[in-house]
Amino acid sequence: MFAAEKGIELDIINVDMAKREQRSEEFVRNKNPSGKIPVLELDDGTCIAETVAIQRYLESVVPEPNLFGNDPLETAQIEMFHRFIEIEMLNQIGVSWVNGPIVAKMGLVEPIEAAKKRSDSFVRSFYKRLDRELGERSHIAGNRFTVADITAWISIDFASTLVGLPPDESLTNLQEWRARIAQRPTSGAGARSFV
Ligand SMILES: N[C@@H](CCC(=O)N[C@@H](CS)C(=O)NCC(=O)O)C(=O)O
Repeated sequence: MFAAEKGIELDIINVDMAKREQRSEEFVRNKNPSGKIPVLELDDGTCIAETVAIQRYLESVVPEPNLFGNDPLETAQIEMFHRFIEIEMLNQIGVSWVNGPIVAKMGLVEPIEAAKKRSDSFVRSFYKRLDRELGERSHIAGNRFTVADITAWISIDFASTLVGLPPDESLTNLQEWRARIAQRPTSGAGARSFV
């Protein structure tokens, strides 16, 4: 979605997680020592892992439209809201996912029910907080679309479709923000479009 917003076309190479290709010796040695995707591989073979590192690289190469901030204060504020989303919401959605029924079915890890219960509750409270905040501004990090909206949109989409954690309909500010982002031509360009 970030690349699409910038009009950058990337060649997509699927890595089969069910076959644990991202954990193969070759992948870990040459592409990402953390054994995770996504990885951006440049034409000279240099690999960049971590979504935000990839996004920052793309922002430097194609500065417009600006998604990380135009001046020191705006950049810091976007970073702050983006980190709230990543650390306090996305990471908790990840805990619910890892301890949920789909991953259990894959037999990859032993699910911990109490961990899922707690992370579900963190995610639901975070949705309420977002709903309150979106009553005061139009977007996640201010009054314009930024990288923080992309991460929030992709995270909530994943939580809604695969983790059983859709935001409640009563959270009208959050639902209106979702409807606004859904109208963007790039809103379907997230991870699921590659499946
Ligand atoms: N902090 C990393 C997280 C990457 C991540 O967790 N990727 C997942 C898929 S979305 C993965 O590769 N999981 C497979 C594994 O851990 O073996 C980022 O932002 O890129």
